[in-house]
Amino acid sequence: MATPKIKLYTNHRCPWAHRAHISLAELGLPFEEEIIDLSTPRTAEYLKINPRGLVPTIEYNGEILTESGIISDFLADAHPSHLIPVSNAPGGALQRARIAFFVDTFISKVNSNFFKASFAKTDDEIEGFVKEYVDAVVKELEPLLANAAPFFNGSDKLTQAEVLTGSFIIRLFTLPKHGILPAHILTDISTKAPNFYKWGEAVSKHPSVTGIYNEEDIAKSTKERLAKLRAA
Ligand SMILES: N[C@@H](CCC(=O)N[C@@H](CS)C(=O)NCC(=O)O)C(=O)O
Repeated sequence: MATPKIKLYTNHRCPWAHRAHISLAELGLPFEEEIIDLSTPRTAEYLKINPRGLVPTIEYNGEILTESGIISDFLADAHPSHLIPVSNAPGGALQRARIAFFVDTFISKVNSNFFKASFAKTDDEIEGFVKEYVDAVVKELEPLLANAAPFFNGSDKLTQAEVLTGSFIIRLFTLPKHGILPAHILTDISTKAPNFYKWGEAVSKHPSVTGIYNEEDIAKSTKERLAKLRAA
């Protein structure tokens, strides 16, 4: 297949845009990037490309695609690889369903508690959301990672399960040491959900996940947003 012409509209502080970067890194696809400044209103030019004004957006051989999950799934389907089997490969449909369930569970049952805990105003609220996060990991994700090796469903390479969750996992594993969440969230997880902890450690160290992640900058900008929110 000829190398596609790809332009990614992104912002390196955005975990949703980070998903597209992980896809492109894993698939080894070259791309041009344009950083969208999220601190100012979107330009009319960008709103023509993405009327929602969000990042990420991708232009792929002249076609515009938006929404991070759709972009990452499209790239994985357009460039079949170790990330996810095609649906008519032996066991392909089942593996696709397993990955979809894992990602849906992470996003719908677990992840929102991380942001709620980060931006909560009182210690009691923070501890409540941390507990909800850990409890949901134990109940919902720990059993799904029993055979991780170290990645989803016995894979020694990243899969689409990690592509779509890695940007959040690296934040979970790095931000508590900057005081953004109580450090015990990680010790609680390591004792109560060892499969998840081992998997998360491997995900958060993978070069395709660490690629654009600037820990110091993310910690600083998150703290600034937090301070503004708490002062309001
Ligand atoms: N559902 C969207 C969410 C994308 C999103 O919320 N992006 C944020 C940055 S992390 C954004 O562009 N916000 C626009 C703004 O802050 O004005 C996706 O998955 O692509």
